[in-house]
Amino acid sequence: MPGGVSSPVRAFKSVGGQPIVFERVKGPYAWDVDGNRFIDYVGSWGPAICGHSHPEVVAALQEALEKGTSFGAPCELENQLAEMVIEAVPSVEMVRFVNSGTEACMAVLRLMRAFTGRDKVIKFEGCYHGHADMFLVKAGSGVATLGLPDSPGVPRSATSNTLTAPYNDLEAVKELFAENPDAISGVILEPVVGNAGFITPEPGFLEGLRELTKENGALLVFDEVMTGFRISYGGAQARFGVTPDLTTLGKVIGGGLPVGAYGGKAEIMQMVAPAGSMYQAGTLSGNPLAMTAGIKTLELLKQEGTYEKLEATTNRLINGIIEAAKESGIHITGSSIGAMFGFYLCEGPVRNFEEAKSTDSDRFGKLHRAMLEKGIYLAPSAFEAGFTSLAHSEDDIDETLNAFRISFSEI
Ligand code: HOZ
Repeated sequence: MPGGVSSPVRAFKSVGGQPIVFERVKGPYAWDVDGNRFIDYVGSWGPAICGHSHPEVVAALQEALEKGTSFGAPCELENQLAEMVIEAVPSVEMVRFVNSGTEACMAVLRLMRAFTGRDKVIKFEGCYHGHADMFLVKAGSGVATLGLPDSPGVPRSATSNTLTAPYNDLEAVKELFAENPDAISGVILEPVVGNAGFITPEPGFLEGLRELTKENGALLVFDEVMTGFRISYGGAQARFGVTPDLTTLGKVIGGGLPVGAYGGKAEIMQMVAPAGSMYQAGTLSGNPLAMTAGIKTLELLKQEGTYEKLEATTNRLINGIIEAAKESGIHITGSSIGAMFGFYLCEGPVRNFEEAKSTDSDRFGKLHRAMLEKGIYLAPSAFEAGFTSLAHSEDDIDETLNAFRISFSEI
């Protein structure tokens, strides 16, 4: 396997050393093949919001397994999950299930173009929307971590319609619209960036994009693959009160099984085949096992107090990390929302990818290794968000903060 991994960010290229080979995961923990236990803040890159292998998710899957692994035909479960997503996510009136976030973003871009009859799209530097050709422009974590400018093999023609602007910069977006009249199908963004570290939208940014897209006859698309059901039950759009036209989802809605989805206003989604003429398909889409894990996960998340607990855990963690760094005379800038957090080893503020790059990556590599030695598994990149879960206990946070305290003093 290239680099020994099935996806580049799993390798330890930017932090040094070799990727850890895991044997099993449970709750907030992951065990490697040598039997070492780690408190896990990667959470399979987002899906494990209830903790790994939640007993109720596992039981539901065991039952579903008996009924078959794939139908390749409509099933009741996809209707059930669709209803739950529609009820929760403000922009979603209709939804199509796919198998990954990358697939969802590829499809949503085709839909943006089909609906508006325009080819160009605006994305933000440092935002990652999967690895499809047209999105591999200033694409954040994976590419930044490997030091690749973009990717060879992506033809110039594939990205010639992809315009980029710095995140949190409304003026730059205004200029792009002015320079490309009636040519831009829409603006796509991670409403809270999780693929360039963790960057939050400044007050007015999301609202400004909503207005600008409307004024210019373009669509606003939130890529909530990471933030969906994690920043709040209704995602970042519910949390910030800004409703896009279309939304992509993944990770949490599959409860740890491969899934993605895109959805939005009915008048736009009606264009998707077979209701409409925009073609998009998938053999395993709406897979009964993925739907089962997704339904059970959303049921667990819907219970009272869930997001308050996630928010409190994550807040305590990030404040503790900042405090621990201070004790060793290291200034870091960090924040959290819902069950997502991140920090940069720099003075800050960090409002966009350019500012994120002033983080001390070498020092992060040292920190990463020091934490691993103490049984804490952080994402192996200075440009990834961290994820907490309902399974992370007060004791786990205490143990983690203690490890941070010692590790900061070591680096
Ligand atoms: N968006 C995640 C990392 N930036 C996905 C994990 C992966 O690419 O393997």
